[in-house]
Amino acid sequence: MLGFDQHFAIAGKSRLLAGASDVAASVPLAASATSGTLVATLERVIICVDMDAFFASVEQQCAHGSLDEQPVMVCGDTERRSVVAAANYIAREYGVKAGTPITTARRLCPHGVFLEGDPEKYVYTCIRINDLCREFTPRVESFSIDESFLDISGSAHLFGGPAETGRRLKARIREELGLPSTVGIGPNKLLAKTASKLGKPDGLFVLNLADVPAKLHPLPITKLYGIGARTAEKLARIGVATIGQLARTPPETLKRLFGIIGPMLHDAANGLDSSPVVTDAEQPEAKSVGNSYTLSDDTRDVRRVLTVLLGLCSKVGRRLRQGGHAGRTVTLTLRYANFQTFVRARSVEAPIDIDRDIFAAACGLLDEIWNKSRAVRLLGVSVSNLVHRGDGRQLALFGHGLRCRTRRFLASVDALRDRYGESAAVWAPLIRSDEAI
Ligand code: TTP
Ligand code: MG
Repeated sequence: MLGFDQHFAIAGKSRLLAGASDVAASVPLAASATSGTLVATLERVIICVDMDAFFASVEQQCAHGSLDEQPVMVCGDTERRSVVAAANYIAREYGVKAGTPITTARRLCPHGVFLEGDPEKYVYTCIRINDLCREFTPRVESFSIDESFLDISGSAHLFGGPAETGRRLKARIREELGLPSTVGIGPNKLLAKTASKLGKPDGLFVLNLADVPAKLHPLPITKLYGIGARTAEKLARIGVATIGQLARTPPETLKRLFGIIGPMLHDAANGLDSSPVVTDAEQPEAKSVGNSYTLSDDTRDVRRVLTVLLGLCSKVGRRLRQGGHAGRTVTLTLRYANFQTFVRARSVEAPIDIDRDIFAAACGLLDEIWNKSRAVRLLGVSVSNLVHRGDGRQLALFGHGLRCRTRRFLASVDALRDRYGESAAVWAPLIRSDEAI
């Protein structure tokens, strides 16, 4: 099989090095272009572009440079007890990072600039970034609000090879939007993403399969994409602390410990990943998003039923937002202890994806169909009639006033969950509930 190193050789060493002159010092391009053989290859070339301090950079850009030399922190709500969503790299020198409570951030960096986030701006910028990515290949996956994957296997030669394509993409983003980004390049999404982390900030980093032992293996296991705190803890118990140690652990041992995920962890530690870049058009289109829950025992207790309903609405809202969807029809399923089941739907005027809005509609439906003298066994909530976030109608949802603040709050809550797991933030009544919704 042809190596990724050889693929880079197509561009030629001198061109790769020329491309490196105006990017961050971390660029290991010379190391990546060691092979001099010109060969055709079927290997993939993937770019991961991740914006630097995204929300903070967008705000700095909007301030036309007046904040450029200052520590800037973007928060859900600067007055109340919320956390920092994005800290620029100057603020990070004071020890502030995403997730730092505002009170702590104000103590660490009293002269910092604290700004309230504006999700509409960030979504708009995200759409523009993906448009720029599509100038280099139609195979673009918008992975998160500030991260996209590009499969440039078939197009890199048009732009002077992989590194030059990455350099040009960075330049286009800077030129059009005035924003800094980091580009990671690798033979798969895993290594491209890892490279983008290693190249931060404002860098261009190439990670070949051949680089994995030297660059990836010495790193702590938590640096491997997809390894959360619990997996890391479990691995620590068998003496695995670095990515290299994981790569050397027999796949059978990992299978015993983690089931089918085990061999995948082993592959990841060895830099292997076959997941494709999935464009928007290829994303399976959800028709509806729903969850149901059977109570631990049948109940007539209104408070318990409402708590379960809130939990379900919160889950559905979270899944809608994760998929970039909002929907106009809310459906409630209610099953009594004798298995008799009622289903009722209600449509709202504008598409919704906020827990509060889904809960309000679901409560209305519950009120209509629940005979409170009868014990409830199961509840289900789903939202259908979906529109996609890329659709203009969805952006109107940001609105003003309370809904706008709720959206900002939920954006921060979702980001916390992305990073620390679903239990990182739950509605207060659910904490006190015995139900595992
Ligand atoms: P990240 O890409 O993780 O962080 P970043 O772009 O601010 O910084 P960098 O990539 O240079 O390390 O997240 C993208 C945006 O998502 C971030 O600007 C704000 C938002 N976000 C939150 O709202 N809360 C969070 O906990 C995190 C991690 C991100
Ligand atoms: Mg980022």
